[in-house]
Amino acid sequence: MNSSSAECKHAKLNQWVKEMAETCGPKDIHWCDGSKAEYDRLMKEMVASGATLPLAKRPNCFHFRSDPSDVARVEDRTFISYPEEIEAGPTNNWMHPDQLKATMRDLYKDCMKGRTMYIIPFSMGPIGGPLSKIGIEITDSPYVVCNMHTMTRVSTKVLEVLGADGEYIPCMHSVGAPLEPGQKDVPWPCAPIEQKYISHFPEENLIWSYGSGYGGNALLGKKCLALRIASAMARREGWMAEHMLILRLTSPEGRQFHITGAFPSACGKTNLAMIQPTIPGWKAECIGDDIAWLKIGPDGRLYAINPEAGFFGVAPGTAYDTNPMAMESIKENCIFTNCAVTDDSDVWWEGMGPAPAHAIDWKNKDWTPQSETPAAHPNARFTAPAAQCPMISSDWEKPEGVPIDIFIFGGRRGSVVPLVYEALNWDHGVFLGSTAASETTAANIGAVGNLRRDPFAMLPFCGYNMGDYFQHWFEMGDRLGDKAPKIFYVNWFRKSPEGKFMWPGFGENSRVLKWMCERVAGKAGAADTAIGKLPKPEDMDTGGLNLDPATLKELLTVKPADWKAELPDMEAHFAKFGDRLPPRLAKQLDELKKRLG
Ligand code: SAT
Ligand code: MN
Repeated sequence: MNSSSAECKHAKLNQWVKEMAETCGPKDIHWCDGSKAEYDRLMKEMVASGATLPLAKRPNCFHFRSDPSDVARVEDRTFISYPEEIEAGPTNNWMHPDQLKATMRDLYKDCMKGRTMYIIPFSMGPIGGPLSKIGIEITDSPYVVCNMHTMTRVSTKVLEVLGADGEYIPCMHSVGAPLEPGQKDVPWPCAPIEQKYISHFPEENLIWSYGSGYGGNALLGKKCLALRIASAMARREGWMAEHMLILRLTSPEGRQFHITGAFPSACGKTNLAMIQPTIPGWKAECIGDDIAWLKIGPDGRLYAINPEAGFFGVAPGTAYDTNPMAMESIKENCIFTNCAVTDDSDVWWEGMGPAPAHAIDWKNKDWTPQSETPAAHPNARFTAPAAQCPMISSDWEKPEGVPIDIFIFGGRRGSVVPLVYEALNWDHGVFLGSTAASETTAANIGAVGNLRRDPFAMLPFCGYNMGDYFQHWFEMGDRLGDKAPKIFYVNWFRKSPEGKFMWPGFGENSRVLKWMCERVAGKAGAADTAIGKLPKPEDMDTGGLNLDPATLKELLTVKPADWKAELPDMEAHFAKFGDRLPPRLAKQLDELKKRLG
């Protein structure tokens, strides 16, 4: 064992590491310190082994190709484990903890043979902050260690804060590919799909992951800890863990507004987190692009932190015209996964700009624009330090967070749903979040164009019965009272009968955000409709926008007949939750029906 196999001061943590080492049988143990030297050394080793390729065009950037079977989160192999199935609820995969642990213990037996076991002490949120939580990830993947360096705060300081008996969330991970003596490693070790398990034991704040090295399956601070385990903790402790971006907008008068937004995948969440306002005098700053932890502060308002330290962004479609701030964030010190590599040693992906005449695709094959398959995998990713984003807020690491004024929910809808509307009150806002729906695209499961209800964009990330999660939202609203943020619903994706997007989107979405801020400030008007409060055309700042009045009117029109047609699907959606559906939600649906007449 190497010198850094030294134990820490925390007896329970040492005991857990010892047990896992005995079970998994690694060749050595390394306690990570989060230093640049550690990162550099691991990257050097992975370059030497052929696991990664340094990119000449981007300083300190590396490209990895995953096994073609290990390219995304595996929702059907993700488990929320409670003794009682009802606690996982109708939207999660469930298995009894005894059965799940027995199965996984067998898999973990000697699974790290021939590999190093890394112990990663990390903080979600600024180290020692009042909203922060400490995790310890055990992994046999140096790729995971390097990604965790960027996505979380890995440091020996975390162990100092933990002391002898501090609370931490144990996150166990193995790629599930033991090496026999003399066996040559592959560039991306992983286990076959039927052996992959992404398991959560919320009653014990425990995560066990096996078989995958990719994204949220393996970087356990992100979806596993910061959403699934944290959502269950948050409910017990009276705070919120949400799948939300955090954005600060400052008006020309210098008033700050803080916005959080939840969107299903493929709805432009990252683009919104890095919006460049087109309206004069308004300034945007990014605080987070994916996850928000929210807690009521001493003044009774709701404060949010971004628990992460980096962006794990979808690469395809990211370009200077769609998201210049993301492009500026990925010039150096990044990890790229499953992109194409150009002949001059840069990354490329679909939607980035002109295609290279030749590249090596994500499967390590020659690629030209004539090829029939994409050069980058559609879920190819960049891992980038958030601090590299030119518009990152100077307050993005404020330990106590920023006070939230506005919650936004949204989805991708070609019809029915207007550009924006405001909830009538908190309970109605919870109804909007709970019924949020998006048309599926190529980026997620289901036939393209089908409607998928993704309540609060938390469908794959809620660590307990989602009916109880809805109830938790009501209870948070009761505690917040008149200090509660206003809730809005947006749809940037309305199409004309000719199939063209009616709203320009991107930076122009700042016009919609401006209306929301002015609603908060009590400055902008709205009209009551059956579904909520909508801006009248004159309430929206469309100065300098080449949008014909008829289109704007259409974007802001509610047709009761269209909404009545939505009701049966909403009813079926709510019926799934049985007696865990809060009566206050059923009441909201009834009231909507009445308002629609
Ligand atoms: O792979 S992750 O779960 O980290 C990212 C995502 O699927 O949104
Ligand atoms: Mn996400």
